[in-house]
Amino acid sequence: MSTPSTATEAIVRDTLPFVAVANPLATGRVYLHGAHVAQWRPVGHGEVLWMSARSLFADGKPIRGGVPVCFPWFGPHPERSDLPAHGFVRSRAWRLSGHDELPSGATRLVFATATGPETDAQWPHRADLALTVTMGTTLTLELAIVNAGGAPFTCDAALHTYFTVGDVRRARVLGLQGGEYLDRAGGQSVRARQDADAITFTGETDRFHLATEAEAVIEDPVLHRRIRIAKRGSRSTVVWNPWIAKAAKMPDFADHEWPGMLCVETANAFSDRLTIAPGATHRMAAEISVESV
Ligand code: TA6
Repeated sequence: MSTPSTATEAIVRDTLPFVAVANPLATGRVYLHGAHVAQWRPVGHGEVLWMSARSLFADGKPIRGGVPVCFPWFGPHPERSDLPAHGFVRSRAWRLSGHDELPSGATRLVFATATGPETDAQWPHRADLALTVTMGTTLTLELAIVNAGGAPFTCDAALHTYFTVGDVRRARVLGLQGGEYLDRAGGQSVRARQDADAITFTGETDRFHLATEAEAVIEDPVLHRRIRIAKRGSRSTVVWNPWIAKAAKMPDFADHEWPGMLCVETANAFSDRLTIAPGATHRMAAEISVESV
């Protein structure tokens, strides 16, 4: 039986360039690789994000933890198994295009990337992406997607956030009751309804909640905290824990780590996927806050 984890520092490596944040409200770390928020620790709380001790920190490879940015598709590519799951922007370097310290004491960072001829073979459209990360008492991530081409395109997008929990078997997720979701555990995809107020965890959980703009709340009685994930510009929320068997199959996920993490992801995919007109911008944001209970 795995012992519950405690909210220790997210385990990160210095093998990729990163921005270290230290302000009066929080500390954290964002890699240029994937504009990947890897750590966020607001004053008075333990680490909020989760990172696998086995995560890779290497160009061309996704980081296992923090907040992967998924674009232009979510999950496996619908037709091509040779293409990376969750799209290609999480595994390539973005550039830091802006940063400032806000009057509130929070730090605001802006990262940018764009598709181009080198990505046409995977996705033949022109998109400019900007991720604005505001790190303070709350953590806000806003992904702006601009259609820089001459025709509309459809895409998926997700902020695939990994949270540290004391023990997922005692955690609950509130806020998603009353809607429909795709149960994707075990490689299936079965439509179901979320009637109960709380989602609890007794096995592999992979739920893609559709047509919801609700705030999700993680209740963590082990770490005595509640994590709120509010959002805008997102109609999908994903709740994921791999549990024992799936965790054991992931080389960048240690077998004993699954009780200490839980993903609540801010997304648009499946029946919520985006269609963006030429020159238009879609903004999708997650605002994360923590309260002791
Ligand atoms: O968001 C849940 C999910 O789609 C799961 O099905 C699982 O595949 C997870 O993402 C992690 O995907 P990754 O490609 O990062 O291993």
